[in-house]
Amino acid sequence: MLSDPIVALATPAGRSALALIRLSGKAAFDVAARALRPFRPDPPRVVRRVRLVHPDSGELVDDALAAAFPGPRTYTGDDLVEITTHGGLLVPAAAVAALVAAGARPAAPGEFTRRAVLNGKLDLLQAEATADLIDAGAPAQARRALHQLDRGLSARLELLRAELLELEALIAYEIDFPEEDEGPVAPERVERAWRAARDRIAQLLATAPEGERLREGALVVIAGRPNAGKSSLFNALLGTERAIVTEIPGTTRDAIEAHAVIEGFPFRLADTAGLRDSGDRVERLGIEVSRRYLGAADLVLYCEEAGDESAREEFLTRVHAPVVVVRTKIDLRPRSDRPTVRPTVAVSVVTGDGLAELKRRLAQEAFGRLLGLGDVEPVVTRARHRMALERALAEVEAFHGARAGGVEAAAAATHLRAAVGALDDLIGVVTPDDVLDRVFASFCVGK
Ligand SMILES: Nc1nc2c(ncn2[C@@H]2O[C@H](COP(=O)(O)OP(=O)(O)OP(=O)(O)O)[C@@H](O)[C@H]2O)c(=O)[nH]1
Ligand SMILES: [Mg+2]
Repeated sequence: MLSDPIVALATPAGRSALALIRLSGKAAFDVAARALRPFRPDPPRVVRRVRLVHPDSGELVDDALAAAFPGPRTYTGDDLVEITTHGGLLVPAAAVAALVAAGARPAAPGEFTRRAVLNGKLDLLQAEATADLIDAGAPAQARRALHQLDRGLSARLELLRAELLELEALIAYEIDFPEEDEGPVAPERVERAWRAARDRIAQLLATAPEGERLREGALVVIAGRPNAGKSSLFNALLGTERAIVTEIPGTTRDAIEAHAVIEGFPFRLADTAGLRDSGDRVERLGIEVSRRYLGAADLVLYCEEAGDESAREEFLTRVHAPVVVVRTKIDLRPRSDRPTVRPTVAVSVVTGDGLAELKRRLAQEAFGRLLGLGDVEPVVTRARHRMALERALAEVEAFHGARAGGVEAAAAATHLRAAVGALDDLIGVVTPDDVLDRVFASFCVGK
């Protein structure tokens, strides 16, 4: 049912001072009236002290606070009740159980937000941003999610949508009077409007690789010859002794992956087995894993010690991802011996030299475009967004091709309609259930 009363704990279960329970739906106030003593929805949005009781036994569950929010001015758009109980393992669960006994249904993951979308309180992009904000582990992710929650991307897409409709209006005369040679609108004007819309789509699409990377974290693979100092660098970037370091070449066998926030951006760092021809079976398997990681890398840090540069050229020819060459252990070298040419970064994990510069380089290489755009320009952050924009771009290009090929205006305009349709799907104007299912699959209960 679209608006049957649902209830869920909005805060995580476990030991805490307080817990927040949300109850929403058309009959939410009736449910609340059965379990809260007293429950008064008027005046609305006022927090009151209540006794939360089990509706069947009348047994006291908690001394709580409750506020009633009448729809449609609520998160979901329906009537909503927020109940603050004591935290911990027992009380919040018993409170939810009491509300279920009073007639509510336990909410599915993301169901509150899903209702907000269906009731027009949020568009699909904002709903996705809500999940991203909750999941954000790096400041850049949180800022991006907030911008999208504030309709940054939605507003840009609406502008684009309006531009496409205007373009359609420009050729409307030709559609109405196909016999006339020359319409009242100069072809250059149509061309200009078309180009502006196309460029805008292309600009947004160009943000997709880094935008998607921002959600998932950039995979940085640390590679190089055995003993080059890879695991030491991995630990230094993480700030913990995660990987084993010894002076024995071939120490790292399996790849080790860890999340790290560097310069405010999310990274997945992978330390790998040193690359060499080895007779050891386990080491050979490890080197195979290294190669697979290199194949998937967004960025590679190639570690080498001074005097051991022989393997670099061959390595560089085999790797497709961008590579930053890192000269390691520079504390062991006199200053004059240190590299001065970029793109080499020289580091020492003993003195900490070069680590700050390396971190800046990582952010620049993996998220340079986003850094350049700042926080105000919209960015595309999901495959769903990219695919819709690719469809819109293809249709806009097809429109241009059709006109150049002398196709009549009405037929060419169908491509503009299709492009607008792709944008509507993206914002979530009319969204089929299976798309909603996919968007909300990763939500937590209570959101
Ligand atoms: N002085 C100095 N020694 C370092 C530095 N970085 C690493 N080392 C030493 O170099 C040796 C090898 O370091 P690891 O980090 O294990 O090297 P690795 O590349 O992971 O080696 P494998 O896992 O065997 O491929 C260890 O004895 C480290 O202590 C550094 O910046 N300065
Ligand atoms: Mg190692």
